Amino acid sequence: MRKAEIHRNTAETRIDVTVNLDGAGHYAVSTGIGFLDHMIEQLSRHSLIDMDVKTVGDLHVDQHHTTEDTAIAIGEAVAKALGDKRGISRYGTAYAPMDETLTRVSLDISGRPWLVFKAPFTVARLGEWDTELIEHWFHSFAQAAGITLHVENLYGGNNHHIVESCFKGLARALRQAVEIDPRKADAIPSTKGML
Ligand SMILES: [Mn+2]
Repeated sequence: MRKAEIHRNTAETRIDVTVNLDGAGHYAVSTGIGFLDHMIEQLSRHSLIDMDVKTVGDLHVDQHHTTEDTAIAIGEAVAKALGDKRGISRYGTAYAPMDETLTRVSLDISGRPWLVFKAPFTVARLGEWDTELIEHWFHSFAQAAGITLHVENLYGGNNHHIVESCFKGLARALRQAVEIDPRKADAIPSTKGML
């Protein structure tokens, strides 16, 4: 089983994350930000990566540290669980429709973190979550996980649908990319021999 734990303690946040890449999408998520919990639950459910995420952050300041550090810890846990990335499919692409909204997510578990994020939000908050932190969540996750990540909302109207389709698209693309390819299960998927 490809599992990892990350414990991250700073003056701003205390975080415990456990992931199991070969899970069934079981989760227990508590960050103190309800909408962020809802999104991480979608990420787990649709990637089939089991995730326990517990963050106690300085929400009396604002939601920035809690959002950023939770993304970093989940990204670090995924990277640690992938190890030398032997046998993985490496690439994943998913279209995530949600009613009137459609988002495409394409990613490469490359070891070269990058984010392209194109999604228009027209409201300042979803639940209590500041929408300006959504792109920052994806950026922090991509950096920590070492993933080249492209997220593009193709069209949509409802802001809840747009952000949820971004997370569900990430989940489905990640599910493909972390999957062991049975035709090459013992090889690192790069002509360089490492990722
Ligand atoms: Mn929802």
